Formats: sequence, C-alpha cells, structure tokens
Amino acid sequence: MHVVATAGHVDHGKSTLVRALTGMEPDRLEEERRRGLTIELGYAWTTLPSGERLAFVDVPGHERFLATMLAGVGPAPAVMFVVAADEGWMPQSEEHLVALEALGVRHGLLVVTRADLADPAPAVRQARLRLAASGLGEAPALAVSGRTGQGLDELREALDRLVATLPAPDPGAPVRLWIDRAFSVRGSGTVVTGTLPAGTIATGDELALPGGPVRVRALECLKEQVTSATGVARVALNLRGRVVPERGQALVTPGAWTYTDLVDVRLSAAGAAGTAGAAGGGLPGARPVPDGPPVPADHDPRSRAARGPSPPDGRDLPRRLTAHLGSAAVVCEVRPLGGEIVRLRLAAPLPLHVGDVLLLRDPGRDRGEVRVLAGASVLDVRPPALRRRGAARDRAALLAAAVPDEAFLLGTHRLLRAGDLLAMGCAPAGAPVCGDWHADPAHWARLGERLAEEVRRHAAEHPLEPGLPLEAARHELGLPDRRLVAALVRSPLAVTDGRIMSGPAGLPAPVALAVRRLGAELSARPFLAPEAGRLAELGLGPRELAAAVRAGGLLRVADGIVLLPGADARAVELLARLPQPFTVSQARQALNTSRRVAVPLLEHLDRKGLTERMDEVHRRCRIPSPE
Ligand SMILES: Nc1nc2c(ncn2[C@@H]2O[C@H](COP(=O)(O)OP(=O)(O)OP(=O)(O)O)[C@@H](O)[C@H]2O)c(=O)[nH]1
Ligand SMILES: [Mg+2]
Repeated sequence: MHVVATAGHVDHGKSTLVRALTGMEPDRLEEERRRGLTIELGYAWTTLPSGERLAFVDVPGHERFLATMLAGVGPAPAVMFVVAADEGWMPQSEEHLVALEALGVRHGLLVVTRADLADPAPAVRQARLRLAASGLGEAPALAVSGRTGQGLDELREALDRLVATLPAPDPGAPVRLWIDRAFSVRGSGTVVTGTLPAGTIATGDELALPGGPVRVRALECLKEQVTSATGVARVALNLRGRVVPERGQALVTPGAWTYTDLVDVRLSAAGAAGTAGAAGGGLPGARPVPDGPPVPADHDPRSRAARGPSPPDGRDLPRRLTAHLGSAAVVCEVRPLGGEIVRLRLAAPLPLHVGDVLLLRDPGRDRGEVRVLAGASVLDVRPPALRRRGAARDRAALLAAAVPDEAFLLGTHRLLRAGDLLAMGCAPAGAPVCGDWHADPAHWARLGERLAEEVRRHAAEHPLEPGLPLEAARHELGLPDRRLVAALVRSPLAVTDGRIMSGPAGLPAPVALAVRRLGAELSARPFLAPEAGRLAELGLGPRELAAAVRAGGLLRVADGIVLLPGADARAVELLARLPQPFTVSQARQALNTSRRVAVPLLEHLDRKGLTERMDEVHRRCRIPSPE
C-alpha cells in the first residue's frame, strides 16, 4: 500500500479530486459538506491501474486548519500538490509548500485542477516556478478537472509512476504511529487510526503510549481486517489497555524512542527568516514569475525574490512557537545557541529520534502571513545542560556541522548503552567496549589513561593497600557501571580480588603474576617481607627480583628483602607517630614486622634521609608527622 497526502489552498479542489479518483467521500462530517470545506483529515483509497493500492490523506486548505494539514502530511511520504487553474498560486499554496520543504518531502505531483474553468497553462507555469527550488522541483505537472473527469486517467498513471519511485521503508523499523483519530466503538473499545510510515504492527503487539502500555487487539488496513500491517500503510487499531489514547500522541515500540522535552536542532532554510516580512523567508532561488493569474501582493514571489533568501538564524525566531511532528503540536520555547542551532524546550515530551524534523509554526501570526517559519532537524535528544559562560556558543559550533550518527552521538555522550543509541534513533554498528556499552574511542582512551593515573596515585597515597578497589575507581572516573572499569584495565594494570594493581610494566607475565601475588600477600602485613623460601616458591630469584624492582613493581630494601613500592613512605608515617626518638624494637612493633626486616628497613630509611640515627640504639624521623 502507498499513502499520498494532498496539499494546496482552500477550495482549490483537493477533496473533489480525491472523490473523483477513489469514488469515496473524504469529507465525512456533516459540517464539512454543509460548508463545502474540509475541516478534518479525510481518508479514501483506490486501486491504481498497476494494481497497487493507494490511500489518500486529504488535508484542509483553509488557513485556520494548518495544524490539521501538518498532521496529515507529516507521516505521508508523498504529496499531491493541488493548484486551481482559475486562481493560481495562493497564500496557502505558499504556506503548504514551505511546510513540505521544511519536512523534506521530495516526492509528489503538481496537479492543476479546475482546468474546465480556466486555461491551466499559466497556473502550471507559475506553480512550477515556485516549486522549482524546492524538493518538489522535479514533480511532474498535470492539468485535470475533478468535475468533468478531464485528465484523470493520466493522473492515475502518473500516480502509479510516482508510487513506483517511492523508497520502500524498513519493515523492521521501530514503530511510531501518530494518532490522527481516536474514538470508541461500542463493543470493541478504543480505536485509533494513523499513517504507519515504517515498521510492522501485528495483532497481539504491545505498544507504548505516554500513559502506559496498550495491546493491539485487532488491526484494519483500508477497512479490511488483517493480522499485520507494514509501513507505509493507513491503519486502524483496536486497542486494549487502561490508557485512553488521544490524537497527537504516538503509539511506539516500547524502548525504541526517547521521550524528551529538550532537543537541540538545526533550522532548515524554508522560511527560517520568517520575521523579515509578511511573506516569511524565501525559498532559495525563487525567480520572478513572468506571467500568470494575479497574486496578492504579500505572496508575490517577485517581492520575495527582491528581498533574497536569508540564512536561518535562531535569533530571528520568536521565543515561543508551536512545534509540529506527526499529529502532535506542542508549544515550545526557543533558545538560540548560535546561527542555525537552537535548543527547544517542549511543553510536553515527544518520542523522538535524532534526524526527526519538527515544523516550527508561529501561532501568533495573522491571516496572509506564512506561519511555518522553519524546519528543525533534531540533532540531540538528550542535550547537556549549558551552564558555563560561552557553553551555548561552543555547543552551537559543535553542532553546526554535525551529522547525527553513531560516531557523533558517542562523541557528545561519550558512553551509551546499545539501548540508548537505539532509543536515540541510531542502531549501533560498532563493537561495544563491554557488555552493551559503546564508547567514544577518544574518550575511552582518555579513561584508560586516567585509570592508570588513579591507580598510581592510590599506590602512592595508600602504600599499605595493595591496589585501587574497582568501586573506588568507578567513582573516581565517574563511570556508571563497574564492568566498564574492569574493561579499562589493561596490562600493566591487573585486577586481583576486586582491586586494580599497577602491575610493573614490561615484566614477563610469570614475574608480573608473582609480583601481584606478593602484593596480595603483603596486603595484611605490608612490612613483613617474604622469606627467601617464599620468594623461591614464587619463582622470584635474584634476576627476577632485580627486574621487578627496575620496573617499579617492588621496593628493594636490602639484599633479598623486598616490599611493595611506597612501603618506605608509609613506614615513616607510622614511625613519626612514635615518641621520638625510638628504638629498633619500638619500630619493629609499630610496623608489625620482624627484626629481620626492621633493621634493614631502618637503614634504608636512614640512607634516604627519612630517619636519622641519634646513637647506638635511637633514631628519629626527619620529616615531621603530617598528623
Ligand atoms: N468546475 C470545477 N469545480 C471544481 C473542481 N474541483 C473542485 N471544484 C469545486 O470547487 C469547490 C471546492 O472544492 P473542494 O474539492 O472542496 O476544494 P478543497 O481543496 O478540498 O477545499 P478545502 O478542503 O476546504 O481546502 C467546490 O465547489 C467544488 O465543486 C473542478 O475541477 N472543476
Ligand atoms: Mg477539501
């Protein structure tokens, strides 16, 4: 199935055309028929000559119903742009074009209707010029009459060619169905309808609404009961659940979207300089129209061309706008960050992905003014707080050239779980650093360096403790998960008993392992150097010991007496607490070691100038106690 939305000025014949093409009535409301005006979105469908099924979403053209029009075109991949031969380009022709341009619509037809009332050629020429610089510049043009049926066969064929060129959306994409109608049906409960742009919905599926989960009880496509539907499709869902769905909400795959009320966006050109004049900013490259039906002065492309297009700048936007996406319309506050980068605070959270395009409309503008001011392409759905002076400017500079892909998201967020990336709209392609964690490579490398530093610092400050506990490291590095710390441990660092040891660099693995074991053994009594027998058992002969000492893994106190690096500094700290001067025996007790170690350790401290001998039996510390 394919879905095409209509667009165009009020009374230009959109509904008449849809009716003529489908034999169905798009204006369902009694009020619509009485006033001869579309108020709500209309739905009708037909089978094209090729056998393809095509559903139309018929939008209102009246300026008062712009929000409804935006809800209709939002999820539709293509548009049938209607201009009346007898009226030509009109204000809502312009406004709808600006909206379609901001949304990035690239597929469509230009249909000049009411061709039985006037020569369609001037209106075709005029509209072609307006569309030329837009994404619809290549759209084929046709002249038809909804009343006489003139040109309708050609239009059906053109629609067939159009739908054949539409890209096929991913059937596995996460679902986001913007609800355009919600009502209850006696006996079956709540029913919602919408245009499914991509992904698949099947009966029994659980989907999420802002208020909670709902289950799909039954599913219809174009009034036929089906067990599943794949986008693009018009669908009606019968829902089971406690939550009452409303128009403007979206049914989404649970966990696949980020509900957010704060986004950083890049403004797109269409109408972004809207405050410059009544007709808004220009589409780039608008050229003068040589002839055509009379056009109201404000909407004369010539006056706009004379002003020239302005680059979008957030400072030109009013501070309060309405953001449209799908069938949602929420008030938002605009904070210009710099150039075309702005931060939007939405009055209510929306389920968003990076790359979504919001339409920004000025609800305060009057008749005849183009109210769609800009498209806003979402760059970040979890933007950081900007507290520092100059932070906004830096952020704008960072985002100015950003393409919101995995590398960019990791670059700004540094560490993200696979689920976060998915919910932001980016399926992770790179390998995780551990578990489901993905990291920005530069940040990960920096973290590795910081961890090594922290381990070294800890060893120096706490020589009695054999290593930095993983949890302490997690805290120091500000990491959200202890597994990340473990993943950062690289040789010469090593984890033993939940602690990160600064393994000596460049040692053969067996020696490094023996040194780590020794470290663990010394943790209880750090000054009780291992006996020669134990050293031999660990495979630490004189050569290995010398290597370990050279590599900084052990501290040599005397021949065959080794302690952990930093033990000497810690010993002085303890000795400084003794009454000065002190004896070898007092030192031995304070250090909880044997004479075998205490004597050479004190001599080592004397050599380093940390202690000094007073006489045959007494020593004192040369560094005053810090406590
Ligand atoms: N003669 C003639 N009249 C037409 C044609 N198409 C539409 N009309 C008439 O123009 C008027 C408006 O037609 P609609 O189809 O309701 O226009 P619309 O674009 O759907 O209007 P909105 O939905 O309100 O924006 C109606 O009176 C139609 O009968 C046509 O091709 N020829
Ligand atoms: Mg209509």
